Amino acid sequence: MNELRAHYEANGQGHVFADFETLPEAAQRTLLEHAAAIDLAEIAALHRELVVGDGARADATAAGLEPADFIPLPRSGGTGYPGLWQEATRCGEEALRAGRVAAFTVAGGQGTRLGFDGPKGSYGVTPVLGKSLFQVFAEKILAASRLYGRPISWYLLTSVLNHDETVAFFERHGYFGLDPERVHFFNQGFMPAVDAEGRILMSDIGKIALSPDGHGGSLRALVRSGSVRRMEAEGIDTISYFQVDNPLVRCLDPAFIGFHLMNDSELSSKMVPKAYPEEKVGVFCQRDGKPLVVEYSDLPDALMRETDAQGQLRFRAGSIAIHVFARGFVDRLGGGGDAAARLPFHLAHKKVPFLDEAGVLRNPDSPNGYKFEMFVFDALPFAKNPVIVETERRDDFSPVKNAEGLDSPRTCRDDQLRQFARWTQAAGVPLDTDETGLPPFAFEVSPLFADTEERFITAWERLAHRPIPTGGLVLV
Ligand code: UD2
Repeated sequence: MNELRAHYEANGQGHVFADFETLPEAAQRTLLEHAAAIDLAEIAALHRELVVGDGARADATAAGLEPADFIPLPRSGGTGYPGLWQEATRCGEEALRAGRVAAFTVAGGQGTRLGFDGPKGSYGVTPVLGKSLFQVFAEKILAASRLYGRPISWYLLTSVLNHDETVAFFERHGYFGLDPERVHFFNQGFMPAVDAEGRILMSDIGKIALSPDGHGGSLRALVRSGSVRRMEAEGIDTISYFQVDNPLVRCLDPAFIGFHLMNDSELSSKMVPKAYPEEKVGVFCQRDGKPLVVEYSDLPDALMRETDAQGQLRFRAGSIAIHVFARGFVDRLGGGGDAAARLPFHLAHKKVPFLDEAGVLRNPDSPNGYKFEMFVFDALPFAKNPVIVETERRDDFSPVKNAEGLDSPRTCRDDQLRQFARWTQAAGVPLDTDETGLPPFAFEVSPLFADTEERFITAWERLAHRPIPTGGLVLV
């Protein structure tokens, strides 16, 4: 303890222990634990590089950037592509049947934009029953387990902010029918917030202002938590990664998994053409022949708006944060086995409630603190044979991020309804929709009834001969 305290004092962070003696024993233990986990040299270096020396970043980002290549959807890819997609689907299905694939959700974020108090995955999103994001994913995973005849394991990244609540939510809901032995939660790392001078901020007496280390931290957390070893023991070599905010995602998409495996890729990613230049998604680019994602906030304005000869956005390949990782790649990168392959930290300037020097808790009304985060897509340049695959936005992406407006519960509900309406129409049921495809009433389809248009048609045809399964299809 004295050594740790001296180390903090020597590094200009002695204030972290200023109230130590007044704390109850449990709080003292937590403070020591958190302080010991923080690498002060790393924090000082990040402050120096990112907070003090921030110039010329956008220019450095733009240098030598070209749009990335990708595998187009069958309809836009010309001859040969429909066959290729079928082959990829078969390959992915085989891997799923062999039990080689795990689902992986990053759910450690704070969800501040939505203004929802609780783990974001517990937020209700479906149009009628208001099923939580976690339930939607659980049912998709359960449906895939039944389809491929194998229980599929689900790994979930949580953080110091929501781990216990997340586990309790699953327990309260009986793991949504999944085998609890196959649902694995593990905590990601954290970083302290600092002020403009690099001093660690305290969120309360004796409490360091901590935040998760970004979804890029999921790679080292997968290794540190023993999850990678467990996957190995379970015979899993392929990890299907998605974010907690997107209920439309195909959690285990056989074609995507197949392209990843057929190319012997270490990291594959899905893309959609951006809906408009300012859309808040990263953009797949390449530099010196290597793909990378440039986050929307880092893409210079001129590139964001540049169009090609056909009038399309030149940098249009939007990243929707759906990836497939090879387990061995996660092990190598997350375990630090490859010293050259380290994910960089990015800076976020945020309002961080803090204890001032007089010991008064302040709620700043403008950004006062700096947080450091790693982004998972920064792994892309380190991956062998990376593959980028186009997907249909309407079948894969409608996130809930903001309380209102774009990417809100409302837009997500409407996108789910449009998908259910399309499936219903494809099954030959007469259903009027408006010009955007929205039906005049709300209904929902459980993933346990069908999770693709094809399977909906089959399940619907069977219904002609059988009663409707309880909870499978809800018409209101
Ligand atoms: C992310 C991508 C953006 C685009 C968009 C699609 C980044 C920086 N940007 O934007 O390019 O693909 O998604 O929807 O990723 N999370 C953790 N731990 C953390 C931080 C985040 O698990 O420490 C999870 C979080 O729970 C969520 C996901 O990562 O599932 C995305 O986080 P976000 O909301 O910060 O990302 P966003 O919307 O800025």
